[in-house]
Parts: sequence; C-alpha cells; structure tokens
Amino acid sequence: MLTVYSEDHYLHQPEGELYAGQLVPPFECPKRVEFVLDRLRETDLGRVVDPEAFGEAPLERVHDRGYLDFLKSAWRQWTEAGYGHQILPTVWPARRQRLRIPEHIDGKVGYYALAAETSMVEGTWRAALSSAEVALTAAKSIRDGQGAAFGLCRPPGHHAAKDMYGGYCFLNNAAIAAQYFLDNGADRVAILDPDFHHGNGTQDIFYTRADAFYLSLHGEPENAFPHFVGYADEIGEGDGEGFNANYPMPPGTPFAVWREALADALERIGRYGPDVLVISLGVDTYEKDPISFFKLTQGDFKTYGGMIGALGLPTLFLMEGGYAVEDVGVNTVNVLLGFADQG
Ligand code: OKP
Ligand code: ZN
Repeated sequence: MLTVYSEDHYLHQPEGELYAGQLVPPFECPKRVEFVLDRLRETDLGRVVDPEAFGEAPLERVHDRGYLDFLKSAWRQWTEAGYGHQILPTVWPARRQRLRIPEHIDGKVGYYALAAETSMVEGTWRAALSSAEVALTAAKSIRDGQGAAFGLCRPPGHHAAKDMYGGYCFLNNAAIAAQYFLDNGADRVAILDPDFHHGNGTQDIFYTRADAFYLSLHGEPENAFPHFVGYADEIGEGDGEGFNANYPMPPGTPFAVWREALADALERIGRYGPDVLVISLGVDTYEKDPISFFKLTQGDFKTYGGMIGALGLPTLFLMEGGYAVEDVGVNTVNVLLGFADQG
C-alpha cells in the first residue's frame, strides 16, 4: 500500500495546549507521525512518497473562501496586533449574540474557532495545506487505479467544518478527499470515522447530501469532545436524510461492543454501494490513550482492519488522532496490515 507523507507537518508546533486549566505540551505532536513512519518502514508496507501540489481549488470545494483567507492571514494579523505568542481564542459568539465577522483579530479568531485547545503558529497554514495535499495525492493514486492508499496527514482534519477550526484540525482532509473523488468520476463516497472523537466537521459538511455517507463510532457527547454534537439521532437532513450515522458509546467500551457497532456500520456501507471508502483513521480508541476512554488493544486494530478489508472497496486511509505516542505507529499500521491481509 502506498503511503503519502510530507515533512511540512513540522511547521505546526504550538507552544502549548490549553488542557484542564493549564497549558501542557500538545497531545497532537510531531512524534506521533514519526512513530507511524518508523513502523511503516519496519513492516515493509510499501513505498512512502511526497505529496503533489493541488493549489487551493480542491479546498474551496469544501471550505469557505473567507475561512481559508483567515487561516492564511491569521498569523500576520496576530503579530500586527502586537501579540508575540501562539494564537488562541478567548471570546466566542455565544447564545443570542451576532454572527458577524469582527475586524479585530481577537474577534476573528473567536468567530472561526470551535474550541480553545487548538493553537495556531506561524507555520500552521503551510502544514495544514500540505496535510490536505497528502490526502489528495493518496486519493489521486486510488482514482488512478490503486486499491488502497494511506495519507499520513498531520495536522488531522475531521473536526474542521467549512468555516471552523478546532480539535487540532484546520482543513478537513477526509472531506476534501471525498469531494475530490466526487469531482473526478465517483457517484457515491462513504466516509467511515473510527477515531475516538466524533468528526463534527465531516458530518456538518455532508449533512444535507446523499452523495457522501458519513458514519462515526465515538465517545458519547455526554462525556467526550466535541460534546455538543454526535448523538445517534443525527441522521442527516433533506437529501441527506439517512446518509449520516452516529454510534456514540460510553466510557469503558471494550472491543467486543465496539466491533458490533463497526459491523453494523460496514453493513450499511455495503448496502449504500459507494465507489470508494474514506477512513478517518484515528487510533485514540486504544486502551492506553491519554485523552480517550475506549478499551481497544493492539491486536484489535488488526482485527478491525480485516473487517474493513472484507468489504472489498477501494479504500483511502487518512491519519486522524491517536495520542499514546509510542504505540501510535503499531496501532495505525496494524489496521493497514489487517486490511491488506483481507483485501
Ligand atoms: C482530535 B482528534 C479532553 C479534551 C479533548 C480535544 C481533543 C481533540 C481530538 N478532556 N480535547 O479527533 O483525535
Ligand atoms: Zn480523536
């Protein structure tokens, strides 16, 4: 299986993450992908190549132009305001306030942010753009006939909506890739999201559409980020009704329960009959993940990779979360190996 990877992810290294009332070393850090790369090389899964440039047109198919301009210019505006540290939001349009975009950078940051754990720095835009190009390059290899590919994206994407960043995400790599498939010959795309967190951005982007079926297995919103979305009764709207599926699960959920949800999701994907499957591959479902509460073991990742492979669909894997840094490589590559054994 081909892997696409860019060193540009090193350009995104926030000073700290706002967590439990303090600034801590970011959970979402460069070491995560270093462990994945090392493991890929150890296991001979296949070649690792650089991404191609795609420009901003495929991003504009998913994100607002104003939002992209904000991401590109935020650092300049922040430093022009006299600020010398990482960009963090401090204010939001709360209930009964106005959704007008302010001029001051503090207001703009709050308008476009969905949460405050995610900092931006000078190189964030370039890193996010390269991460999307990693996804697009891997998608292109599938469009050109490969059965599967892996985009080792960093930063991740599934929390980013058309006009919102947060949850460590800026550009929605999975949505951009799915839209690329639809714009290049596919009639239907399924996006399966086994990351521990609900992919609110991906759900939002495709919520009223039937050409992309989004399915997510995640920690229940009562107890897990992003907290205000991801309930089972969110089934899509208008043309999209029936093409969104959420499987929220409680603290302590073991693989025996999680795999039943996965089996149901895979059956629904099979009935939908997509031309291609996109996987938002987060491995923060792991029992030792520091910010999550499911109980998957290292071997379970191989098992579920096999379940996905048994569908027999062209499949694009894109890296999302996974914060038990030293085990992220083994867990991620186990999914890919399990898939390849079945495929
Ligand atoms: C990004 B991805 C837990 C705080 C959670 C944000 C988590 C973002 C996850 N107390 N903070 O989906 O892996
Ligand atoms: Zn996650």
